[in-house]
Amino acid sequence: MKKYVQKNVSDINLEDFAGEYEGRDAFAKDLFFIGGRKKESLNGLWHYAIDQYETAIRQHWFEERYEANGISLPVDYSFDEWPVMKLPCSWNMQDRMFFLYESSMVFTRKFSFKKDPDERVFLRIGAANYILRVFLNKQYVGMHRGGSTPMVFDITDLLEDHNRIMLVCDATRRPEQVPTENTDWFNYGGVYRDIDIYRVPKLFIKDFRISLAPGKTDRIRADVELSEPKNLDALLSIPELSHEAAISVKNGKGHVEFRHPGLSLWSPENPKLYDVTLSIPGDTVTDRVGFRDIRVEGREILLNGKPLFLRGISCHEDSFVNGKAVTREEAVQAISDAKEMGCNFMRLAHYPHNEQMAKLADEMGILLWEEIPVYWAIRFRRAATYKDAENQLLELITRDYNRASVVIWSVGNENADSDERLSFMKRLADTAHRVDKTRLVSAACLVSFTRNAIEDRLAEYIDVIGLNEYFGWYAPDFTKLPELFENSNPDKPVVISEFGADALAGHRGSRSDKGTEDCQADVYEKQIATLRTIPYVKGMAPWILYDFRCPRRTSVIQQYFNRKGLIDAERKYKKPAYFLMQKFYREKAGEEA
Ligand code: GCB
Repeated sequence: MKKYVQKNVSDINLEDFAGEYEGRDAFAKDLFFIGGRKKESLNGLWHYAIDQYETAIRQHWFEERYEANGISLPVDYSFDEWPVMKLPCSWNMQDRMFFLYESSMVFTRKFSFKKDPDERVFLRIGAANYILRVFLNKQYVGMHRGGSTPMVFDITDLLEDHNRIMLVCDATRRPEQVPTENTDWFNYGGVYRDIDIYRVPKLFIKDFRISLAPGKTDRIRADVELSEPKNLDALLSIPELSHEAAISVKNGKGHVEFRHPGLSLWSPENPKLYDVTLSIPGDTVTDRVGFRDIRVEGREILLNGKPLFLRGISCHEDSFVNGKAVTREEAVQAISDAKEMGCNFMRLAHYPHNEQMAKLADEMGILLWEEIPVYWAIRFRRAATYKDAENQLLELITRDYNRASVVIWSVGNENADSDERLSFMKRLADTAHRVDKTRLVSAACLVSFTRNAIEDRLAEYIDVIGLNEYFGWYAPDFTKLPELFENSNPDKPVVISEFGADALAGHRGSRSDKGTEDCQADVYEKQIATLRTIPYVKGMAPWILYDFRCPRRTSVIQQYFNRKGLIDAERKYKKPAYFLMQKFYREKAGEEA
């Protein structure tokens, strides 16, 4: 990082004012395992100011230069007199004035802390959209890019008894980011997931991954990584199985594999979780994990060796009341609404949702597709954009590796099949395969309209072909859907990752009248009738569970919402198409039982 220049009036002529903050990014490699660790929450009231011109970082407000040589200086902020906002939140939902605000906001608060010289201390923030810069006690700590994944900063050496922390959150859409500036969802700004401080011993368990050994249904594998390259014995214990295993850690890394024939495997019908504990001298972490095997054989998806049909629904992280800061109750409701519809699967589109979602899915028994926002027209040629996308993927995998419910990593959605896109997304798929051998990799691909067939070149590099198709809606000629399948002969399973149609809740009309419940139901009836007959279609996740905010949608029916929900945005009213899916999924589940 460049040395700070002395700021007074010089900042007004500085073109690259953001450049000096580069080079101190929090990446996936900085994350550490948090299961069972004690934390001190910094959630709550923070002082804030809208910072439309990014003056906080131009002028180095964090330095708090109130005086020089005993003479007071003029400043453009007054941290402790600013109004307060309760974090985490999406700022758009806090005040009408912030609703469409998409630039920077500054947050600050004070907190006291009792330091222990034997500990290391980390600040962990669940997510902030999109760039977050962190300052503590007049120092720049670091920054994070990516609007939906967690970040960690080591603040051990900066902490004092009394502290001032400042966060500058920049929600600007930019073409080179992931996602790019144009998406079909609302760009909520803010620090919208938990802000926590973790204390760990000097030598601590940095990573702990546990699952069935890849390709096995009766063997457990656990991997451990320490914060330093030490040699020692770690102890894994699963009390319910009366199992204890020593893991010999060499140079900070170790793993163990053992057979356990009596294991009750996790599935949506049997969401069995086991408490697990991993200890090293001075440090212990815990988790509650399920064990399941997911794989593809030919055109089948097998869960614990049995053919699986993914009775799914797509879902955004978007609450009518709270924006992206969905509450636990709202997450439970989303899974419950999906399960009531007969689902065993949810596609969490189009970016990583809150980590509580996968924990709840583990407990409540629903399979998940998790995705990174490589959405539409990404800058596929730009190396830094790839690095950002890959980092988001690795942050997501690191965060949710132990979640049995997560069975698919999706590396993107509806990207035009160019050479640059192929190489970008193939690298992402390879990365996911390399770091995680316990899951499938997919992407939501587009229909090739030149041949009306499934022929995305990326299909070769993924395990399950996700296909978004809007026959009956964007592609009005429904006869083309059966034709698409006649023209295709994929060598792996296909999941219809989207189909759907807009309907304003309660709006009735004829079947051909776009925007009515009747038209939506008509599309669903036809889709179901076709899709259920295609042997290699092994699942579907229609678009979408709830109506969601969408600035691109301005018609009288839409009113800045995407109305393809099977339930309205307030999550109260179920449209007729919901019940069509319910009927189909219940029949499907019955056939399999
Ligand atoms: C799609 C996109 C999704 C949109 C949806 C729509 O194909 O993947 O993000 O919201 O279509 O409603 O057009």
